[in-house]
Amino acid sequence: MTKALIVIDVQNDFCPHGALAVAGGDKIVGGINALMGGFETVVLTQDWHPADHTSFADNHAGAAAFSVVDMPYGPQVLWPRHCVQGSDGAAFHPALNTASAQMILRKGFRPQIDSYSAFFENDRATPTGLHGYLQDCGVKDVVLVGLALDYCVAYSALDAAKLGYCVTVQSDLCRAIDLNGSLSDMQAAMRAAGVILE
Ligand code: VGL
Ligand code: ZN
Repeated sequence: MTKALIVIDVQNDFCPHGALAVAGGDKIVGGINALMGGFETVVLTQDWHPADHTSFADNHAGAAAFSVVDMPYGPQVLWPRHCVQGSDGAAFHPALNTASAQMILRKGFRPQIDSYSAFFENDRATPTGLHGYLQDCGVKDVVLVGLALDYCVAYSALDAAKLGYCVTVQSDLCRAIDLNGSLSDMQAAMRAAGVILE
């Protein structure tokens, strides 16, 4: 049985001093590196937005960061500009072991749609290709770690469960944004979907 470790968005902009800093985001890097050796397949994801991305508050005149707008695909939080393609903020945390990864998946690169999940964009329908890759590798079990627990990790875990994987989220190697109760909401949603929260 092949297990994959999926490391979500351990990038400078989600770490202290970054544009969308998650408290303690840098504290999980050593533990994630230590975990990698136990997996046949290691996938890293990278939030990777063009400068004109519609999830950036400053691309909407007068809109405040962390407000919510209606997009054709549903409600969308407007974030501070972050993880712009090729920027230092979009780079992996310098201490993350990227050499052991077989696959680096970039997401959120289409200007008109965000992608929290590593499997589907925020319309919950456009695939990223990760499911095909994992199927080709014979992966049945996935362990998720990274940033942020209540957004990209949670959406990835929910999609993985829906796709039929056995899903574990290792919470001590995640950190959350916790916007308006998002952490407890997403923990409940993950549990209801059969995700193992460790
Ligand atoms: C994320 C908000 C916006 C994440 C990415 O990685 O959780 N959150 N873009
Ligand atoms: Zn983003």
